[in-house]
Amino acid sequence: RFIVVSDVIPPDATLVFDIHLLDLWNTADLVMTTIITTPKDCKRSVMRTDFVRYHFNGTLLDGSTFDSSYTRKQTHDSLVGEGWLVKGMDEGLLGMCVGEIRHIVIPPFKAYGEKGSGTEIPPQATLVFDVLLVDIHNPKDNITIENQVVPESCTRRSVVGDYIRYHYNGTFLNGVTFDTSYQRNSTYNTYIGMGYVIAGMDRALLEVCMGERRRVIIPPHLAYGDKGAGDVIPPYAVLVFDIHILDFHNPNDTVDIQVTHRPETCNETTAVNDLVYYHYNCTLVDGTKLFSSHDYENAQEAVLGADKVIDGLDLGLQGMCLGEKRVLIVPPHLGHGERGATGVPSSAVLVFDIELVSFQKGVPPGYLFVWLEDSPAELFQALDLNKNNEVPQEEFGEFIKLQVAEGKGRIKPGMTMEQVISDMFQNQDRNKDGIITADELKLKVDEDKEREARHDEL
Ligand SMILES: [Ca+2]
Ligand SMILES: [Ca+2]
Repeated sequence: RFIVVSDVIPPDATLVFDIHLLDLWNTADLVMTTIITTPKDCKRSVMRTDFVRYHFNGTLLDGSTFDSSYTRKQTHDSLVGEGWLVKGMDEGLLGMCVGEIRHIVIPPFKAYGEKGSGTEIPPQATLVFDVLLVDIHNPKDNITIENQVVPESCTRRSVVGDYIRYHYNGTFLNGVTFDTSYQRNSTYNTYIGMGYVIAGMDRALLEVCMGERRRVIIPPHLAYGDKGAGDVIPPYAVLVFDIHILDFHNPNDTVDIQVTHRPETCNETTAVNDLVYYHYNCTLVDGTKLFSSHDYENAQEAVLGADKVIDGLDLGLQGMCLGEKRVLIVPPHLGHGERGATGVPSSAVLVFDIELVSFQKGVPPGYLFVWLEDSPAELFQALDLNKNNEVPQEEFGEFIKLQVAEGKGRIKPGMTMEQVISDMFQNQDRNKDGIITADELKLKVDEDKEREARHDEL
């Protein structure tokens, strides 16, 4: 290859060369790999047909840089062993773990050969790469579930259509966090299996238990794919979520009632309109304490069906025996709903531990007294105990007390007998002269009928 320039080199001249060796290779050379550092915990290493994302510095043998992913500030993303990369790189990446740094020397016949590449890589150049593997997955991958911790008490697993509340910590395979619900201090809430979250998360949230923790590894085709998401998630990124399920429910759920103690004798049970006295502890599913009647001196009281307590508790207090104990699981639509309440997160499932302390059978709304048997055919005659065609309050009161004592009637619970008698008497003594006459007396059922009739006329 020397160009003999005869007029430059005189005869019999001694030649002195300064040689700078730029490159050296042999056709018998193999791709040389040296592991600089590799993580202790390596669950998976590069195989053919995997897709990888890696950073690299590429230099020639003399140390000059021809390319670097760091200056471009984005990883090089490629399938391995499918001809996307030079042969030497396809070989050199095999067996690498995420986080591993590898020194890879590739002879030119496994790189760009006698043509080189562009202006940066000269012909017949040996290439030296320092590679840091950032990410790996296979296009055939499904999600992977690891590190599951399932509560022993699990009796129900989530299904498509459930509404779930969970916390998550999202990282890349290299451990760098890209998003976390803990920082926002509120759970992520969504319906499951309806496409509201990335496909991989929709799968990851199925068949979970309340309180369960699991790690899920989601390949990009089940996450944000080749586009990534904004500045947060790069193209082809594998996502790792550590999720903690707080609770879930189905919009069709009613109150789940578990009877934990049923007294042997139970003659009567609670129903709508009854005045009930009860103790309760209310918690979230994870046991977080919210409210307790034991914080107060007396038991709680409520008239059932009167919209005095949340629907789930109202339903759960019905059909109870004196002294009975129950655990109620109340879905949010029968609890505090999407709005939540003080201390109750949005859409939270509530757990009530209740005990019925006492109760009084009730009367329908608007009534002060109800007959438990047929009312007397001639009511005024029955009321007028001394048969003088006048019923003052004392006589009226005596009559009512007698009916209650004989079990023929019942007054509104939560009121004293005197209050009930006084209110009922005022209602009946229409002209307010202190005496009920036969003309004035009307049964409430008749009044209601009259009112309905008037309404019909209108
Ligand atoms: Ca009388
Ligand atoms: Ca009167």
